Amino acid sequence: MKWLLLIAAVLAVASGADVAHKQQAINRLLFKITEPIRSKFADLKEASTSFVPTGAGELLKKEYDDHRLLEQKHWFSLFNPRQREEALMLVDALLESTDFDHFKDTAAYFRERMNEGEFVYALYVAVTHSTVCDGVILPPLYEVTPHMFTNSEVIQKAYTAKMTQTPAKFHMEFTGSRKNPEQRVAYFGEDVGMNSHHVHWHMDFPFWWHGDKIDRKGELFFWVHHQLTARFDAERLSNYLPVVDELYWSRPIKEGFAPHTTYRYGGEFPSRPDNKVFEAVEGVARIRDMKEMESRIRDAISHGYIVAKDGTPIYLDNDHGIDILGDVVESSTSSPNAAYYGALHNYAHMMLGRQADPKGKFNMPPGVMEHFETATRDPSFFRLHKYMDSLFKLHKDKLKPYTAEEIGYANAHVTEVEIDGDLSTYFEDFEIDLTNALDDTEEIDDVAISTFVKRLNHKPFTYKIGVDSDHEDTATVRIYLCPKHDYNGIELHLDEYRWGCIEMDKFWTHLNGKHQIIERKGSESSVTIPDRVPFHDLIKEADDAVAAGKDLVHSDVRACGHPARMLLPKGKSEGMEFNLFVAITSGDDATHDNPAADDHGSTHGYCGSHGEVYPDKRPMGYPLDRKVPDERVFDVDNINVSTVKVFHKE
Ligand SMILES: [Cu+2]
Repeated sequence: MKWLLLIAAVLAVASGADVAHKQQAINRLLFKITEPIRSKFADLKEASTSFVPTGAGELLKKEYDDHRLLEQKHWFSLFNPRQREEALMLVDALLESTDFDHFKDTAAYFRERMNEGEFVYALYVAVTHSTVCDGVILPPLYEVTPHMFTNSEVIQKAYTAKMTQTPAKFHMEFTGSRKNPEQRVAYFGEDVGMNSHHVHWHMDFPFWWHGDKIDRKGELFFWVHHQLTARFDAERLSNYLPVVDELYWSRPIKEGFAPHTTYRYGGEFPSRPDNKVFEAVEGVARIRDMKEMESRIRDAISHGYIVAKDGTPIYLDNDHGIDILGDVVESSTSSPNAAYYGALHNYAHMMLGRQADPKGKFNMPPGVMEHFETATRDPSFFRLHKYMDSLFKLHKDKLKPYTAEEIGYANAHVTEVEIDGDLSTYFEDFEIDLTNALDDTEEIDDVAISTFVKRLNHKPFTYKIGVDSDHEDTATVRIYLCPKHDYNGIELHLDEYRWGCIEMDKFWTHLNGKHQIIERKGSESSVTIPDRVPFHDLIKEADDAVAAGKDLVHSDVRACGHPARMLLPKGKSEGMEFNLFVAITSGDDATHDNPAADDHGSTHGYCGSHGEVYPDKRPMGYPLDRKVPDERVFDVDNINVSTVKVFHKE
């Protein structure tokens, strides 16, 4: 058996269909994306001229031959219908590939012909969803398209360094000045790891998805964005700021924003002053259209049902309702009636992204809100998602509160919850390579140019959960961290704080029928991923492996997931109190057979299990997702709430 595997591996390496060759090809396709494929990448260069696209690729080639495609060296927005159409044609062409060679050749061919933004988007989505790319790690987007993650000052400095061929490292500051209180939380909205998580989430779960149904996509849309706002609020409280208020179409947008960021092609991202009054955006929507969409959705929630395209009611007041509502609010292709309920979230992103030039008079490119890479830089992103969240909460609060019997699990008695290690955060410098931000030619040597940015991290810690169980069983452990006090220092009741709870972890474990201590490291969290592998390392690793005739083994390649180093909110230097909520329930709520042995992907909490059903049958946020009129319901042996402090060290 071992020999057979070895022979298979050798054959794969020889044919170039092994992970090392695949990784090398993807690296090379994404290297210096605004320049032609380097001639030293001979197979790709060859395919870019001689390959004959088939199927969906043939249709796309026809568009190109007829000069209908967006030019190169132009900005790209997924929210622009025609630009999206073109990108999706390439996604289709790539996903049709039944072997990697076809995938690679199709990509090489269109790389030299299509708009670079469309190409990068399509390639990332296709690698994420295509089985022929299994094992490939996508390079960090902040090193492939650094313009979308850094600011203009840094890019200008990088150009100067390049022109003089001087290796350089610069510090990148967060946008704005200390006169702006929002500046205190810019480290969160501008974090390149968090922005990558957000953009990858939308690549794993695209609103335009026309493939097989993705399990609980609408609910995941709700949950991942709800968690972003809960995390943002915890950061605000850590920085002596009130939690963010929701957006209203009839009120001025309180916070302005100056992105200090430039498109690679297309000029500066537009700014918005404070207290901008919403204006209709030509070609998108009027303010009353937005209000109309909102009121139709509110109406559906109050009635407890959505009306499908054919007029049949789809009832919402059950565990499945949130999934439908998520599809409706975004809206995605799964929305049962987008003609009637519209696309509140997607339109709102465009409305906010265009307020600087709503009539298109000044030919400005779209604002940061039109790109998943840049949206969270703008404080209005969180205002918008608080508003979406208020609709989801309206629905959730209509559901019958859980009873003690429902949330109880008689087998488990949590005896104590302790944290081994400090819950302690700090800032550190993080290096981002800027090689791909700069235009040059093959003849000019690359010089090392990078930027350093401050990012949040924390010391390692381990939960130690003491449990007495009556008999052996598989159990589900859910851990949440919830701010204990509001902005004014008033202690919150469970029903007040539950909506601000951060999902820290969810995992399955074996109860041994006796007393035991469940140990779980913070770094094992099922909502986070470790640091992304730098592009430079991916290139070196794949090139070395190919040169040595060896394959690569990449075990966990998911790009969607909150950065592990941001698992904890910043906290305060004197310590900030949180409620640590731990619930142990029966493992019957797992959707797969042996949940304790199978972690089912490291980031299922926010990102699901790729291509599989969501591993947990319970609603996301359980058991804190419904109203709690009587806190005593939570007075059950299998739930423990303790107070912990998060410290921030300068
Ligand atoms: Cu989003």
